Amino acid sequence: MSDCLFCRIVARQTPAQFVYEDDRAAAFKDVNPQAPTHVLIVPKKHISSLAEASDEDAELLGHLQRVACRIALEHSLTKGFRVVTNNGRGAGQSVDHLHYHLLGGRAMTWPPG
Ligand code: DGP
Repeated sequence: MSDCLFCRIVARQTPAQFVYEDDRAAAFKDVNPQAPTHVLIVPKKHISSLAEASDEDAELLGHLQRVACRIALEHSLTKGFRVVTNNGRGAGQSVDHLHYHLLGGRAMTWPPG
């Protein structure tokens, strides 16, 4: 989608610091990091949010989480890491292209704010 920020990043029309890419997924550093490691993992396919994913996307959703684990290992997040997606404005979603936040490198608290 040409009016989607993350589609434009995936298409390399908007710059970002990529840390991973394959045929189905891409990952790049969050522009406003909330932890020493803060990476966004996105599907290349435009899905506006987790709630908009279909049963057909189930394998893709699993793949995104496997990618998150792989990046966590590569960043040596041995003390722990968090993978989270915000679904909807009320949960803090500001970009309408499904993305998982991978956060690590500092202690995490629970519940998140
Ligand atoms: P969320 O609020 O859950 O929809 O997360 C959106 C994230 O996207 C937020 O943490 C900031 C990040 N972000 C917004 N614009 C850009 C951008 O242009 N480049 C990058 N790399 N990240 C962005």
